[in-house]
Amino acid sequence: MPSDGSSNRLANSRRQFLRAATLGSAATVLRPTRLVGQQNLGRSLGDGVGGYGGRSHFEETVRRLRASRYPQAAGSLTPLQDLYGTITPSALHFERHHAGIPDIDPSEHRLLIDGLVDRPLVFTMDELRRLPAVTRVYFIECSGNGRVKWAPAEPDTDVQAAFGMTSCSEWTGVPLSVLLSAVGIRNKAQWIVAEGADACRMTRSVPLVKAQDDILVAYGQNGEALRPAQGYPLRLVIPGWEGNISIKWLRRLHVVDQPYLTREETAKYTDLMPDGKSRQFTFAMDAKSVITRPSGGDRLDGSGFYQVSGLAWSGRGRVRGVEISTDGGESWVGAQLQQPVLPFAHTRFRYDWSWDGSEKILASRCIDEAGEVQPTRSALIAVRGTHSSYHNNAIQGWRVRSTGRVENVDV
Ligand SMILES: Nc1nc2c(c(=O)[nH]1)N[C@H]1C(S)=C(S)[C@@H](COP(=O)(O)O)O[C@H]1N2
Ligand SMILES: [Mo]
Repeated sequence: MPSDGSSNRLANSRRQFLRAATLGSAATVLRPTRLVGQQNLGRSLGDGVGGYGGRSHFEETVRRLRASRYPQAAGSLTPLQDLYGTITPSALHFERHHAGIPDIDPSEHRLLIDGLVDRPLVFTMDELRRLPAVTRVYFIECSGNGRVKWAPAEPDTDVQAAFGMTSCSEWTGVPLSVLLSAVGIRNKAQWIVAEGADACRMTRSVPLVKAQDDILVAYGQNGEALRPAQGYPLRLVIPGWEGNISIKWLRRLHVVDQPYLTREETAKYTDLMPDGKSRQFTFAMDAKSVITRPSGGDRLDGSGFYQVSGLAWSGRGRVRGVEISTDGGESWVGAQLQQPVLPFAHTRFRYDWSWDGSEKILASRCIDEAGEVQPTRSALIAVRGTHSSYHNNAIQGWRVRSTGRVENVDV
């Protein structure tokens, strides 16, 4: 340890911090170290200002992974294991496009609202930005997220591969209800058919009750314009519902009296049940959670203190609680929830854990404000069978081997 005054002060404040925090065995992980790097920093003047920020080059391994081998029907996955808080950086928001990302000039983009309305209207982006806006934090999760859990766990699957199709942003836009009152909804109207401007013209029927409630017509994401992959310049954000219905590159809202039974609500995004019938319009995402740290592929560096951390969310509102098991689901204890807990948003949970070095199975389960409890995989399959592709919210387990290696496991 260098002997100048500043490092003594640092050592003192570190001791005070440890006393104040009463982390018990946490103290044992904080080995006294030299202030490495100080000599490298030197005292030379650093780089100057930049027009648009980039991250540290030391962080470049944190990246989305491709989820599809078809370039135009691509998806990419959020590296949940590398995130700290609840907001997903825009550059790491997962992507799912069925026909690639269109390059849309916002000055030429229009939103048409027509059908069972008194006054069909066309909005430019400038006109939309003049209207009353709101900012809300919402997750978007593909209903296929966690689909690997329909099959028995493979040890090497990591959290990004298994759960990386959920992300959470702060969205800004016009409440759809504002636009609907501008056009005037006719009596017979029950649904709105939303259409994207991409090559596949992604189209979904949206119930009018939800449209009049909390749907956003969003142009802002995390303080700036939407990223092209997220629907620039305009998208629907439909809180809590399966990602597919949040139509990106939004160009038309057609107000109608019944759902249009598009490809996305018949051939796709329905859930085949054991009796051979399919569930349709399974909009809300179920209560879900996953431990992101430690998680599959990690290697723990010896026994001692580790704070377990992860994300929980529900399409039915707020997360009421998250419970943690270290014995594969035999016993459960409550985790701390990072405040504020927002409805339809990722919620960060944390749990202080002392690992004794023996084999353990970590798991988390979410309880939401509707009272839904995240089920085990076997309980889910008992009801749903294994013919579904979507809406799997089974509890995720991570086996911590005595070597410290962390593996995917069913609980
Ligand atoms: N126009 C359009 N909207 C779309 C899609 C698309 O391919 N085209 N993909 C949908 C699907 S399947 C999902 S899961 C979400 C993904 O949103 P994201 O790419 O912003 O994460 O967008 C939905 N909206
Ligand atoms: Mo999706």
